[in-house]
Amino acid sequence: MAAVTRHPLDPLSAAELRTVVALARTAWTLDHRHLFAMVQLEEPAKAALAGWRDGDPLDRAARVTVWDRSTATVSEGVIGLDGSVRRYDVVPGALSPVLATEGDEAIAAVRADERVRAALARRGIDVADVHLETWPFGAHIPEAIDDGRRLIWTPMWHRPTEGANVYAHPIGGLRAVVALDTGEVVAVEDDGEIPVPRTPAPYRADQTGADVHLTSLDIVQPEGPSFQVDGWAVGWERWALRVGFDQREGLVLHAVTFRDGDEVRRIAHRMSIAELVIPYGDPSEGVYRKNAFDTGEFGLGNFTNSLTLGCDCLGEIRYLDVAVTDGDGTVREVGNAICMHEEDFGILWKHTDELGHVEVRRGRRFVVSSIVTVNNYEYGYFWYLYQDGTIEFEAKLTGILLTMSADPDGTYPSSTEIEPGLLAPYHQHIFCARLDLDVDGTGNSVVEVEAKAHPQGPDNPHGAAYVTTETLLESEAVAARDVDPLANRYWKVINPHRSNHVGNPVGWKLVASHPTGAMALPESVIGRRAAFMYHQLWVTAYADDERYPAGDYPFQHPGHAGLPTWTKADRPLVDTDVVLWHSFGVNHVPRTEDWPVMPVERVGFHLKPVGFFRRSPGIDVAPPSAAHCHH
Ligand SMILES: [Cu+2]
Repeated sequence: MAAVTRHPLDPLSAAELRTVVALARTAWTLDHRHLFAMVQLEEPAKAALAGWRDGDPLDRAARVTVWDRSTATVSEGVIGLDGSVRRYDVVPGALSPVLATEGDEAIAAVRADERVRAALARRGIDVADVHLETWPFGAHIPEAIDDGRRLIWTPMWHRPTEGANVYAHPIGGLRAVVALDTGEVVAVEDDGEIPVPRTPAPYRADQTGADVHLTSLDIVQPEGPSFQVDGWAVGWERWALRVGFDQREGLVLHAVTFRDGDEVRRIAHRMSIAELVIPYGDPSEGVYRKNAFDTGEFGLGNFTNSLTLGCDCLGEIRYLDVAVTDGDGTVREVGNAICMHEEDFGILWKHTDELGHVEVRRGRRFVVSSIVTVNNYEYGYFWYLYQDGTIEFEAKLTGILLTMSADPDGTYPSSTEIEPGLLAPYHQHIFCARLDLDVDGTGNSVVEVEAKAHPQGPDNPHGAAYVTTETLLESEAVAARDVDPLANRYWKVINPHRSNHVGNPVGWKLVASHPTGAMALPESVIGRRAAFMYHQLWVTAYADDERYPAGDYPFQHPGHAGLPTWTKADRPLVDTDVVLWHSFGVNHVPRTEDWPVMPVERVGFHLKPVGFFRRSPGIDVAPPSAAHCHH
């Protein structure tokens, strides 16, 4: 359902977006040369938000990123829904993300290009049967065509029959490069013919005859779900939060709290996946430059799926609708974009005592999720809240492997052969979560905790003793940290102003469940551009305008924007408002079992209370009713 706007953090509605587009066109005299690169809610400054109370007047405003194709300049403006222009400035050196409308134009230009048609004809392929994608240059642009323009290149796949899985049939050795702002095909790269792999890879039910069945399993909640939705505000169990949505980041969580007895305790101000980069590790022509920022170069929220009841989510579902603005100012609504539901999660806890008395609790989790489709790939963003106080983020990676064809004379140590002559290059999916935690307030510090054994001696007389050490991360320069699982290393956000019942500061820890070491060399184009991926943790002092770990404009950026630049300031992090940035993901060495559609791969992290609650919040969970639990 489409919620009525009532809170400063409610996502911009379709009606508001249309108003913004109209106001911006007038205020900034925009015409056909200008594209709406991004229209985002101008979230109120954190300080202003703290003073806002339900019923206060709303001051709604949008941050509008305008790309002027005629001058190749980005301007950023903030305009109020009341028509007030708050600012409008050129952003020097910035290049616009790639807009869907531009991708469509580029593909049309390539299809119409005589050189491309001739190259395809030499391969016996009609251009009408070709699938093209637009990819940014995630590596050096060939000097002959690099004059600072925005360029896109187009790998191609053959569609031998309607409904065929095109990724089974990459057209090797042929690519076109298009200047995004003029639609000019500036290069057609033809390395010569490589046989197109011919083994089909059907996956549609009517093509595979899928016939493995189980008995039906229905999730029924006759009394309805146990969560409440009021606009974008959601309450479940003792949790409360505000769901948000952004054209760039997609799903966002705001104002996450947990009711501890009579006290509503703050945990997180805002949490999102602020960047997602996919570096490819095969040096072959046609692959090495496939290093894309799905969030920063495209706007992940643009690709949000409209979800289907009973398939994407199961049970008593509540949906939220969202809206995004396309490059030409068209506002596109996505119904059923965000799904909320509950899942049984096995036992929460259990004990059988020495008298034979059994206490057991079933666990339930609340899920808020959305799914995007970016060309061949799907990403599901799933946030879970648990009854023991745990918060979990899980990305579900599925969709179809990116493919290339093997030159019979070539060797491919950085790809997996999936079918004869069909290669799936090694690659990584590296996410960066931006976690603005506020543990019982904004005055927080961060400590690194490790387990450590002393050498045999007075501190460790029997040889099996170990202790934990806590190191305060005092400033940004020392707070760029890496995982060390053998030392049981984790990071804890503490509130030095508040002690628990045994005198220790209350805290919340980040559990890095899926770290991945970045493979691209730090001085490579993608290494410089995505420098955040070289540490699993960064901590910054909160700043309203520090939102994206690779900077605001990663497209064709020379590099080191975002975290590496901000943290050079080495701001103090003690007893201040801190933001954690967590890089994680998967090193995807494709398997034949990832074909033809990859079964969901799950990567993510947990946030867990540490000394925050006096005891397990799960103890307060009532036993299942007798009707559900019998011998
Ligand atoms: Cu992958």
